[in-house]
Parts: sequence; structure tokens; C-alpha cells
Amino acid sequence: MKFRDYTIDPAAASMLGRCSDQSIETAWDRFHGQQPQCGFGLLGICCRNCVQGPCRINPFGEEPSKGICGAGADLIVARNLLRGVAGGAATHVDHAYEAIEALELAASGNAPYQVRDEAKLLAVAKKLGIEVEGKTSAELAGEVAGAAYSDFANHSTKPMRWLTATAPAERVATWGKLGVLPRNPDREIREVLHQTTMGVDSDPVNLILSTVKLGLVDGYAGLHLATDIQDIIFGTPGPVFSEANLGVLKEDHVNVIVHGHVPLLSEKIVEWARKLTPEAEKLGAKGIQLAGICCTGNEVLMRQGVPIATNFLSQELALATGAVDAMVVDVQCIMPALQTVADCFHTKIITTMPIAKIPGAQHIGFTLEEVDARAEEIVRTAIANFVKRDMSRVYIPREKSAMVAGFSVEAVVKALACLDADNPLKPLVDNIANGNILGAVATVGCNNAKVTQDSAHVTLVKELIKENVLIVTTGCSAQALAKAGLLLPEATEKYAGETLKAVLTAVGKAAGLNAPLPPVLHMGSCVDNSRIGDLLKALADYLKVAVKDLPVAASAPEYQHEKALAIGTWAVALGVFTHLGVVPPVLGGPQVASILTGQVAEDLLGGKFYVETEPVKAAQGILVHIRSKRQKLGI
Ligand code: BF8
Ligand code: SF4
Repeated sequence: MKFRDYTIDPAAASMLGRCSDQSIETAWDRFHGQQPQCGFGLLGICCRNCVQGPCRINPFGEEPSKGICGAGADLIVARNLLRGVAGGAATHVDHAYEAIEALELAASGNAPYQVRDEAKLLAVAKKLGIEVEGKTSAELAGEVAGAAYSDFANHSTKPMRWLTATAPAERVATWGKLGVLPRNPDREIREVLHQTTMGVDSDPVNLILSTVKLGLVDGYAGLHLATDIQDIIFGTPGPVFSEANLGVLKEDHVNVIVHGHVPLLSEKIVEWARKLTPEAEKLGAKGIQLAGICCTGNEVLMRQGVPIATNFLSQELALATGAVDAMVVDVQCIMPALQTVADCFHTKIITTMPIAKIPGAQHIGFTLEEVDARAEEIVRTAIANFVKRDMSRVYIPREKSAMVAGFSVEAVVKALACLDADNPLKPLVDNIANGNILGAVATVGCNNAKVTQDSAHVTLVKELIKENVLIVTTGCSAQALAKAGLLLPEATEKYAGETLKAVLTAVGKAAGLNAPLPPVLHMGSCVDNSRIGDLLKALADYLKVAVKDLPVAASAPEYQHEKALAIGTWAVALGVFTHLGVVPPVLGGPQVASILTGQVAEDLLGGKFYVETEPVKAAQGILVHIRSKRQKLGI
């Protein structure tokens, strides 16, 4: 069946069959409609930065070798990449900024958010050097929000405070020497938009350094800031049981899907869905079934146990079940095509953010101050829409997989403390040192229509855990692995190498689970890649080495978004060997490509990009890297 080439997810494959029968167009159809894709674009050598263009460079060494202004291939590639990374960083920074606003309003009692995690508030305040003694949590929350704002109001040349408070000291020194320490996130994003316009920077190397700087903006003013503040407001996740895949939707329930990235609204929707369940029952539903897609889904999974409906590439397929009464979207990764699919059914798409509207969708704009009223309105709208559902057109695939999620660093440390209360990281480090755990790999990022959905995530992970590599995961990668049943103790039994299995079994037993820990630990949404950064820092500090010396790697096997380029750049800047399973649009610039994937990046940063589209080969490349790091550490 052709849909097997499209996805390895059986629920998605069966929905694709239904869509085809009903002439519902999906991203896969449009992907085929785009073939062949533009070779200049794929190589990154098309420039539209001024209206003399577009200019294209001949990739075969013939003319034209320069744009009208004289820009060559490497310059065009470097500028395009930097703009992409700036776009990615802007999303995360904007997301984090809203979280600060919510914390500030919570502190002043002007919005219905609270400090749910006092311990995290104290930890964040202390890392920022804020005096905590004798202060109420509202005072402290106000000061932490103030410290976050101060980065955005930094008009000096001092580096961002959130970065210097969070990043390993060795890294801060390295980045300082390279001149890439960001000052103010807004200023850096503005500056690179300036830098990349026609007739400003024509030095590809200088542009790459700015790309690294923007990666740091992403890592600290985006990812870290968002996670830190969201944990303070909504709580730091701990282990939670849930389910993933379209089978979580229920025929006899009001089905509401939350999709996007920002938990400030979706957390409230969870609250209101619980409160308004009797209203749904009055209309004949058995209850309200919430489910998530993309990172808003991960946020409410990690903290509330809300199941995952599906991941990025199959978002339209969730609507094609005909069973979704409302899909509530905020920002990022929301396909514009959703409304077209919703129009085939009774489904309401509800947009909620001023910067993310969809023609034809219902807009219920939310503000932090009035979030409760809007969340209530949204859930009531979904309930009212339930009665309009045409049950004869409902088809919900049965597939769903159980999973364990919620592995914040705090939760991992707590589980390890069951083995060694005084020194929780010791059992982990000892088992890495003695080779029971060969290393650790973070699989992150998206789906991409260029890759059979979920196949690269799942294949890569199975190859690695078989070789005793522990996996941590976030984003749509985590959702792919959840659907494939890899976030379960049974997956340890079935797929993990013998020594990894023994370690996970011992930790699981000590933590009172009566089963091994899963071989893949779900650490959250894409902004929660910050948690992986924190884990690496903790391990490096414990071992008294730099992050770049650890036997670890990162992988984005099926990434699509500019955000993934930004996160990947941050990972490389941290010193992490970072695999990309989709070729980034840089190959048309040989100098740029060789800097990013070669010795220069490694010499300057300790990390580099590794591009390999075949997941089994990618796993082998990652294993070679991990083994070489072990050898250098003498373990
Ligand atoms: O921020 S993994 S498809 S949902 S971009 Fe988007 Fe990619 Fe999914 Fe989360 Ni991350
Ligand atoms: Fe062409 Fe230069 Fe304008 Fe780009 S900036 S479109 S290369 S003239």
C-alpha cells in the first residue's frame, strides 16, 4: 500500500486511505505536487534579499557565479541560514517573553496564574543571584520576572544574564573569546536582520559567527527562559502515564485538540474541560476528551497527563476522523491547510493569538488577564459543536500506545536518588564510566514530508538503544517514539542492550516502579531542550569535564522548522555532535558547509553538524562519535 511509504504510523496510514477515498488533500499530496523541488532552493543558493533579484548561482561551477550585487554562493547560503536561525530564535524568544508577562501578572495578582512550584522559583532566583531570604513567593516571582525583562532592556555590551547564570562557565569563556556572547535577545535578532540585508555583511565567516550568537539567543532567551518560567507557573514535570495516537479520541466524548506551543492557554483549557464536563454530559456526551498535537500537546502531557493525538505531519489526519469538535491552536507548526480539512466536517478551528489567524477559523483572542473567561468560552464552543457532529462520518483508528513521560531533570535526579540519595548523579555517571551505558543521545525535532513519517526517529533510536545508548527526547520526536511504544518499560525489555537493560531495571526497581525505566525518556516540548542542556551541564560538572568531552550526541532525524536550525546551532555551540537527518539548505556554499560540518566548528566549539539521511548509517556515525569520546576520556 502506497501509504506505507508516507508513514510508519498505522493510524496515520489508515487515515490517509480514508482521506484518499474522500478526496481530502493532505500534506503528502501537496508534497508530491511540489516535485521536483527547486534545486537552487535545496542548495540554499537563491537570494531574494533585494528586489533586483531573485538571483541564483549556478551550482556546477559555471556562470552565473554571482548575484547582481556580486554576492557569491557562500555569502548567499550564509545569509539565508542566518535568517532562518533568526526566525527560529524569534519564535522561542517571543514564546518565553509571554511566559515572563504571565509571571509578572501572577506576581502582582493581575492574572489568574500562580506560582505552582516554589522550589523551582527559589532555584531560578538563586541561579540569577537574587537574594531569596525573607521574601514572599510573589515578591520573588516579581524579581525573577524583572531579571528576565532586564535582558530585553539591556542596552550595555554585557552578555545576557539568563545565559551567564545558566550556561557552563567553560562555554561562556569560549563564546566570549569568539565574540559571540549575545547582549539583548531583541537587539541580536534585529541586528542580524540588518546584517543580512543587501549590501551589509559580505563575509560568510562573520555571518556564521552571528549564526552561533543567534543559536545562543535561542538556547538561553528562548528555550531556558521559557522552561524555567513555565515550570515556576505550572510546575516542574514528574513521571506521568498517558497514551499517544489517534485512538485516544473517543466517539462518545466531546473531543478537543490543543495544538501549537504555548501552555499559557492550553493549561487553562485543561482546567476548564474538567470543570465543564457536566455541561458536556447534559448534551449526551460521556465526557470531554482532550488531546494534544505538537508542543502544546507535550506541555499538557508532561504536567497534566493529557494524551497525544498525533505529531506534526499528521495534524490534518486528526481532523479527518470527523470526531474532533474543536481544535484550538496558538502559534507555530499549525498548517494553514487545517481549515480546509475542518470544512469537510463540523470541526471548529479556533485561533487564539493575535499573530496567528486562519481565514475561515473562529478567532477567540485570549489575553493573560482574561484567560479564564476565554478558556471557558472555547470549551463551551467545543461542547456546543459536539451535537453538530455527523456520527456516520466518524472514523477513529484504534491504534494508541501507552507511555510514560514527565522526565524533567528534577524527575530524573529524583529517580536516581533512590539508588544514591547523597549523590544522585553517581549511579548514572558510574554506569557511563563502566560502559553499561555507552552514552546518551537526544532525539529531537519534527516530522518532514521528505521523510517517511516517524521512520527515521524510530529506526535511529532502536539502533542506538540496542547498543546500550540511553535516549532522551523532546518535541515531535518524542511523540513519534511514544506512538511506536518506545516510551514504555516493555521497550527496555524488548529493544535495549543487555547492560542498559540492567541499569534501567535497577533504577526502576529502586524507584518503586516494579519495572525498568523506559529506554527513551520524554523530557518535554522543544523549548524543553533546555532540560537536556541542564542535564549535560550537570553531568559535565560532576565529571569535571566540558560538555564537548562527554560521550553524547543530539539528532534531529526528520526536522522541518527554522526552530530546529536554531536549536541545532545552540547544541553545536554547547559542544554537541548534532546529527541532521534532512539535508539543510547549505550545500551550495562549500565553505559554509565545510565549516559547519567539519574541523573548524569542532576546533572552535567542540561540536559540529553531521548530515546523514539514512538512519541506520546515522546511528553508526553517532556510535563512532560516542566511542571516540569515551576513548578520549579513557573510559
Ligand atoms: O517546537 S518538533 S514540528 S511542534 S518545530 Fe513543530 Fe518541529 Fe514538532 Fe514543537 Ni519543535
Ligand atoms: Fe541578487 Fe544581491 Fe539582491 Fe541578493 S542582494 S537578490 S544576490 S542583487
